[in-house]
Amino acid sequence: MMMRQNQKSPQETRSDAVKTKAALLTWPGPAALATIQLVGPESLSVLRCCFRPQAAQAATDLSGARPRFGAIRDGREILDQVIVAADAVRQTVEIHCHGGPRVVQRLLLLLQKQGVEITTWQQLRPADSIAAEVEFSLPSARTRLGVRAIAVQYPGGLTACLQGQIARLQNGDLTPDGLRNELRDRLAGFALARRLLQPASVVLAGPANTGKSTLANALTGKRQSITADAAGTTRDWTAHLTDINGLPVELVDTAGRRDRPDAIETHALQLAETRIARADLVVLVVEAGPRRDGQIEQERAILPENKEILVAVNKIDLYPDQSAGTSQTAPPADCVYISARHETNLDHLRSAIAGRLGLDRFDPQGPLVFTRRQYDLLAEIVNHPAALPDVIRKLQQVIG
Ligand SMILES: Nc1nc2c(ncn2[C@@H]2O[C@H](COP(=O)(O)OP(=O)(O)OP(=O)(O)O)[C@@H](O)[C@H]2O)c(=O)[nH]1
Ligand SMILES: [Mg+2]
Repeated sequence: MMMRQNQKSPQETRSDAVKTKAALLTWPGPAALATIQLVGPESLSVLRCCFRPQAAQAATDLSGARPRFGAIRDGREILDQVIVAADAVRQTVEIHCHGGPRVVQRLLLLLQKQGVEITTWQQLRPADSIAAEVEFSLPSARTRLGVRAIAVQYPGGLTACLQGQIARLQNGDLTPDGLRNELRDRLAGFALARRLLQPASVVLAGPANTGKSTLANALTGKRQSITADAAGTTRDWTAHLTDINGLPVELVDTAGRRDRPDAIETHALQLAETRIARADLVVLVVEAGPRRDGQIEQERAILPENKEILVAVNKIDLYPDQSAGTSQTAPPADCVYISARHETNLDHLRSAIAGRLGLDRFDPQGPLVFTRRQYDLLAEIVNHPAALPDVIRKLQQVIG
């Protein structure tokens, strides 16, 4: 039977109501313990259906703050011995169970049978406030700087900044035009905030034997890439997550280019090109000495146009006068002179990489727009001038 337009199926009607959801909060692999959280109006009644407190604990009122020990049952079958904690006000239940994947899976299936929607921890609660976004973003921060920069955004940082702007708008100390200018500066920081949470791809490229793999090992502090005097040592590219002055970076070591590559090297170079195409920054590693300028020119001609490139002139231990600028040919500007083997000037190189990725314009204690939701709402204020009450409402919506 055809349904009339506007008439909703029972399923659609149910989906309009606030659903009770459950998610595994802990690592999905084998572990000693696991935690499942239920959120929503039915969470306590679902718990009452499947949880039996241990006999000595006669009380069946599960809504008190006290954790309870007992068993989760599916009918007569005991699935696991667990500790539960329920919060009636926040409509949440936490089930601390044993951490075997099979145990967790059976508990989740039981909850699903009770009508609970199983989801991921990120989707358990709406990320519609800065406070929730801090909570959701912190696990993605891979460096100390990332954790510090995100953690300060609530109740300080961006939250305090927007609250201040609302107050200044209300008492006439800030005009809507002034606000838009301030927000433009905030929006400009979004790219760096993403870099704190999603590693940038930095590719080491250049002619064969210039020291790319030695440099990769020096920057990551690990002997992960094979290095050798023979040109054409690296074939498959390798990628390693590392921390460059607080930025998480995926450092990619690629095959070097030489004049007459064999078939395997040709393939390796094609693979390198795919990584270069996706790179946020290419560190072009060339050798100090008479071939320096020719190598730079030749490689720049091959690298994709508009690609962010930083030149690292390596092996300055062999040509110390070049980096001092006393050689006959003037050193090209914007190069960093290093010795990967002796770890000379690697701090300069790290600063230059971090700078090219935007870190030099960054105050880790300052307000930071760090989610797409915040960015879109604030961009709307900047791009679509509106009446003052609407602007204030939108700022409040960002804070959540
Ligand atoms: N003197 C000196 N030698 C270096 C330096 N860096 C690397 N080398 C040497 O240069 C040679 C080549 O180094 P690799 O790191 O394998 O060079 P690569 O660019 O990865 O080479 P391919 O993988 O073949 O492209 C090795 O013998 C290294 O020990 C340096 O700073 N100074
Ligand atoms: Mg190599």
